Amino acid sequence: MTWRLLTCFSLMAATLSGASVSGLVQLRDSRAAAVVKRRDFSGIVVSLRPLNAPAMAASPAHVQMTQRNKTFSPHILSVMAGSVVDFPNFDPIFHNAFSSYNGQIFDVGLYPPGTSRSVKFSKPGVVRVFCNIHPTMSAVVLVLNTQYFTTTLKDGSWALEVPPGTYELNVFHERATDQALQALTQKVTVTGEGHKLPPIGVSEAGYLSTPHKDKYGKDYGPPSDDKIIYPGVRN
Ligand SMILES: [Cu+2]
Repeated sequence: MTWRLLTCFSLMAATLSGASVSGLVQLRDSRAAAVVKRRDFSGIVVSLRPLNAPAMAASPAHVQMTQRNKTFSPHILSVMAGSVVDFPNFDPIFHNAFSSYNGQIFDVGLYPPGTSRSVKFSKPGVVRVFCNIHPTMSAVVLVLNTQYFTTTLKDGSWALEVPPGTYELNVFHERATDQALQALTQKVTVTGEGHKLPPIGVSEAGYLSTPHKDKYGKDYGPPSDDKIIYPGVRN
């Protein structure tokens, strides 16, 4: 192997290893107890969309959002467009998963304990997910047009490894309005040395928490009897 080839490989390795970008995002104007009392800034998604950066091969993922103890987990799941999400039901009761919001409309129907349903998320957007028989269950699948994304830790810190280049940085939190989030979009140029970005504040002002409707667009009925056997729904 010649020195020229070796140099070429080491240059490629440097590009592939990427540079570190990190920062801090915190929520403001919040009325959520977790934020006010415990200063919990987890669950904010930070993504970097390449504007002028080397194209790196990335495949859409196949990941899980579980249903256990009448809770979707993780509550916020970020995926690259084209990814498939499984919704395994680990509870001893029936569940459903649907979205009637504009991110992606879907409905996997009612399905029994110990089974799973899958959904492919093809286009970028915010998909708010609910269960048609348990109104307290909610989650978000955030579908992104990049493979570079992460979710903040409790203190709001985040870090990503990306190839040097120019990126559009976007932030998402489920209780921030579209306008508030769009105002935080910024261009970031990453060099080989990496970057620590100035702190970002996400305001929850203007967010209205209204009870969501069921998949028929109606209010939820009385609490479901979870021992019910749904006729016509098979394992
Ligand atoms: Cu359910």
